Amino acid sequence: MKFIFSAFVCACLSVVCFAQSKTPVPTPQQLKWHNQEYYLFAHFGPNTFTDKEWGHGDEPEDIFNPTQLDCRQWARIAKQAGATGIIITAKHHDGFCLWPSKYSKHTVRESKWKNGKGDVLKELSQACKEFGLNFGVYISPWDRNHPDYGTEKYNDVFVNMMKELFTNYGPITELWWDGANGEGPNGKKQVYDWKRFKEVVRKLSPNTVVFSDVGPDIRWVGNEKGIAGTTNWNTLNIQGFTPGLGAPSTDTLNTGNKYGTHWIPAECDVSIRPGWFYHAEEDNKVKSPEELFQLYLKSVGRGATLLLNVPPDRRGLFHENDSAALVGFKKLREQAFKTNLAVTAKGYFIPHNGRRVATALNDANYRSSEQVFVPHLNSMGLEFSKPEKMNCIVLSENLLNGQACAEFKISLLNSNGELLKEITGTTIGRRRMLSFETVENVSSVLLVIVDQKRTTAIAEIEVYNIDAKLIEK
Ligand code: FUL
Repeated sequence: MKFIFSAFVCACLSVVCFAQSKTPVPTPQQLKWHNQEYYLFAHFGPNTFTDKEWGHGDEPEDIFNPTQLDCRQWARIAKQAGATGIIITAKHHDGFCLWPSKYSKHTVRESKWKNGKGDVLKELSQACKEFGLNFGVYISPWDRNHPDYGTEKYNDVFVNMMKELFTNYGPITELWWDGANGEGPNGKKQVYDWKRFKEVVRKLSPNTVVFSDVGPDIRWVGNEKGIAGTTNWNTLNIQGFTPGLGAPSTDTLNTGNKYGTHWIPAECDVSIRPGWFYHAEEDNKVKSPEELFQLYLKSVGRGATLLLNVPPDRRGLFHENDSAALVGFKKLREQAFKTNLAVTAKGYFIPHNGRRVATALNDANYRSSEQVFVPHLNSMGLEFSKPEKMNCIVLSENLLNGQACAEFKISLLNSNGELLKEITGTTIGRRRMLSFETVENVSSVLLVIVDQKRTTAIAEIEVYNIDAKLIEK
């Protein structure tokens, strides 16, 4: 009997372990990427000088001629603005290469800029190193210039270009494969060898995370407004899909799939101006610090990352208006998240059999977490030593073992245990920022996981009283 029981337990455990092992979890590279939170995009190239958004690929190389290019200025501003890196359009759809590629005749080398001796990638990769920023590269598969585009030979060209990038400009933290896919100069469309492309990256630079509409490492969020779904799973079903035209619907990209087979979290790309490239006429249409803060809440605050485009101008500099907005945005974030009221509160956990202290909840350590084994029955929270005023709660899940929470409820209670406000939501993910009309006299914050895919690991509960005009609209 004893044996049968043990065998039964073993069988159950192996079923559980099997189910767990199939749960998608982030790779160490993806975990690192999650923590990058917010970084800049720099759209720069012939379009900067022609006022186009999509060049045709027939623009004369001499068009590209920045008068004061200074990648250190970009890096300095990015750093001041609290961004963690810069991703540059090394090659946009027009095919122009910002580095002197051996595999193209449409590059900085053919331009008059620095007598053909310039190399934007070199300058930017060095500046990023100097300022301690991650360096990322956007390389458009679609190429409206290359004579081989539309033929198998172009796959070799693309692979060779990536080899140049990794060999001469690494480390490259993130590689961006844009999804736009049209005809080449000969009217032909390319059949891309995505499998080979991925193998090349993995071999040459295993620490690089690769973005495309459907990964392999990071997915597009389904819009170019910088907004993730309020439900945002880091998991996605990718079977049958390829980058570009074969991607899941934009709605699916926006929310992910609850039972998605792969860990492919969302990145929110958006421009600080209406266009991706610099246009002087948009100098007064730069998003304000408040608008950027709203985007932060809707991207980073929904468990995604924010990739904010700041297009260098024709001088080759970040424009004054853009840098002022970035610095203003940084100030707003600093002020808002300066005082985490949770730090001095008492963290507690109520499992089915009592109540205990849970310091992991408010120790500012995303690696330590409280596990919610049974939803509903388990709750956790914070007790303040004096009544507090608050309008923003930030929840974090420890993602090491995957993403689990599917629905949660937060109750704000006064010292008599009376309910002052209830906040509900679905996914948490890396960070879930919830802002609401200010509530006063809060003595405790109670979090209940209502539904979960598997054991939820709550890493942190943070509490803030932010400037009321910053509450999410
Ligand atoms: C799109 C491109 O077509 C735009 O020009 C821009 O680069 C944006 C980030 O991605 O697919």
